[in-house]
Amino acid sequence: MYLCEQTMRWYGPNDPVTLADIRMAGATGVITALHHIPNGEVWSVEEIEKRKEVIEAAGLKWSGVESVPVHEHIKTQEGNWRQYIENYKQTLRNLGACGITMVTYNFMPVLDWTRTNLDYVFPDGSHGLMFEKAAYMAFDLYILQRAGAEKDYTSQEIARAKARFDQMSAAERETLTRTMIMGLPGSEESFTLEQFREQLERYKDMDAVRLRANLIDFLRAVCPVADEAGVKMVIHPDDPPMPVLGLPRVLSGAEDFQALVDAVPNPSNGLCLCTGSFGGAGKHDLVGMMRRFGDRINFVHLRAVSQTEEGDFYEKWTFEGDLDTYEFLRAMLEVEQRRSCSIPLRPDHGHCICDDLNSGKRTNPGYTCLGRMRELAEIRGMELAIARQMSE
Ligand code: DNO
Repeated sequence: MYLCEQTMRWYGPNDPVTLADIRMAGATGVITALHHIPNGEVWSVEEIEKRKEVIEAAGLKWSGVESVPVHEHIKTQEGNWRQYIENYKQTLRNLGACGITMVTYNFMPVLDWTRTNLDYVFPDGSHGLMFEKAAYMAFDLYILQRAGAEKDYTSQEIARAKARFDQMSAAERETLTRTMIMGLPGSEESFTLEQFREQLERYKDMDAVRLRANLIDFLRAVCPVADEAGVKMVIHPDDPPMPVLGLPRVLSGAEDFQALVDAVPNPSNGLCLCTGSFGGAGKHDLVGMMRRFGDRINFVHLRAVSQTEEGDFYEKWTFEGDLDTYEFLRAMLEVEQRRSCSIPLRPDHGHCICDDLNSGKRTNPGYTCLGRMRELAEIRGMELAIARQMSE
């Protein structure tokens, strides 16, 4: 029976959650990146090997990279973008040569993932992440003061945003700004308001059609190299899957991924099925996506969110959100049996619970030790039960 490869994300030697923690939490693999290498530069074999040794010395496997970031200039096809693509190819060859066979990336302009609150207190007392539409609009209209932003909202929404803005203290506005643009973990980049406006400016003439064409150019260049190097490229969906601050989006639903496969059918062109990202906006048949794209899903982020009618979403516990986690895991196990392989899976974000809350450790938002351990334990328990059912 092929089971999921249970992994946890590790932010490298500076992560307060250590490799020893990850091993005791029940993961067999880690997902990590060489965060110290600037975006666009080649990851050398030496650097990759060094990191691999540290991971293996802790009794774990380096199950995949998240992320090899795609330089902004590749997304806009400006400046040295051709050189950055060459560098990306070399990084893929080097990773393949070191036996690291899965690479996650995203093609979200400027910002990686977006939330408005990183410290929301849930009814059970745990702290977690959420996205509040009114706060987001208040940021866009009255803090960032993005040119033309009013066009993206109805008059009721603008009134809601204004009321929300008026009600915030200076400190709350400051925290919201930091949360929106100072870079969440994994995004590698953070901005001041002024720098952020300049970044947005670079995309002012770019729509989703153009951004997708640039993504396809990127994939046409790197996928043949990935095929040869034995590396699977998996794109991470837009999080949340809707336009953010006027920026175009390319991977907000199943048809977006289909379009990539149609344009670039190479076997290495794959998907990181992040249930939480898709869960943030709109309706997505995640179990159906697992079945439909099973051959190209080479990484799974498991997280359940729940949406509200106001356009907010909360990161819930894996078994308490909108996702039918049982059906999803069952479909995943079926794909793994059909393909005769184990697919890496990680509990995506966890709440702050118990000693996460008072150990004084400053973990990356969403990347707690105990909260993710609870997720991993629940997921693994259910997976083992499903596997047993399937084999009986
Ligand atoms: C958030 C993560 C993202 C993800 C990147 C992949 O927790 O899921 O930062 O790593 O978008 O490129």
